[in-house]
Amino acid sequence: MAKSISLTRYLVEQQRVDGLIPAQLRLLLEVVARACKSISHSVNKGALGEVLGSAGSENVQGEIQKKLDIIANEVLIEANEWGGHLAAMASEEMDEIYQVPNRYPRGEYLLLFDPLDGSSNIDVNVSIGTIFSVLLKPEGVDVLEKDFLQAGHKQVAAGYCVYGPQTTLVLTVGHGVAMFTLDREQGSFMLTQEDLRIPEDTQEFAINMSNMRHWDAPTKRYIDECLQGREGPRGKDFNMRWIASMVADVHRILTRGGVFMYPWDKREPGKAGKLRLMYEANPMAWLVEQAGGAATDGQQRILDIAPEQLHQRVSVVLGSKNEVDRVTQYYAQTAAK
Ligand code: P6P
Repeated sequence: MAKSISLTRYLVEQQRVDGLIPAQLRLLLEVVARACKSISHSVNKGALGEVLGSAGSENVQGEIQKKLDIIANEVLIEANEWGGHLAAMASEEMDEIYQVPNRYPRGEYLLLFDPLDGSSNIDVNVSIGTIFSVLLKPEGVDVLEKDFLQAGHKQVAAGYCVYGPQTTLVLTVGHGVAMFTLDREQGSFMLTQEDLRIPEDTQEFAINMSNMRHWDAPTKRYIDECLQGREGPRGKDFNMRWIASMVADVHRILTRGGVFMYPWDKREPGKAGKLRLMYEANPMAWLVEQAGGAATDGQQRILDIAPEQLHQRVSVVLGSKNEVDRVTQYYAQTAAK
């Protein structure tokens, strides 16, 4: 892999040579990448930057906000509102959509993001990340919340930036998945992998095992069979990972395969799951599918779910295709009874 291809050059070539992305979308993605660089800088300060700990407020999910949640959200808003490529933004950290102020030109895209996913890991120095999704704004002068409620297969770009031992941006515009690593000396994201592929089989699952007693039968069956190892019906041993940061778990799966599950459970039966559809599950599902994996809510393809609310939650099973298909099959067998 030529190490001299920057994100900017990659996007210009995708636009100019392959005609794959319009100039405005290229601009948007470059601005988001610059915002992620700025967030990485704040995250890396840690205790030296007075950015750790709670902000003393709650977000729309009723979760305590960390100082860095708010910093990351503000960085993304300020970086994207003036460029003329966006009409509005939506964030896990904001109840309502954020319309680009009238003092700036408005563009044809909608940007959704979880500004800092995995916040519980911030204060203990474990990888966290930013997840983003781009939609086209429907026709019309104003932007309303309902304009964001588009199924995941309508996305025109999706990606994340993981703030770990490296700061790495992973992106798709619908023609495969590319990975860029931040070169801190140059201050540029450099292309380090193209056409990521998730192996169809795996021996590694990611789930929060402490919730086992709350799971429904198909999830319990799948995990039990993995735990039985080579003596059980799967005939092979499995390993388990759970980082409690979706970005880090998905990055591992995009890098070496695996299956990630955050299923519905009995703790809050009225909730479809813990993760959010619009700015966590949809972008991650598209990336995974673009890399040859699969992503369902146990019943249907995540990218086909018709959203009803901006912050709605969803069950998530994603990663190596044959494992996701097996879990989905177990759900179908239960539903057929
Ligand atoms: P639990 C982080 O808060 C998050 O939204 C995902 O990034 C992560 O996969 C999940 O929640 C962790 O949830 O219940 O294990 O803390």
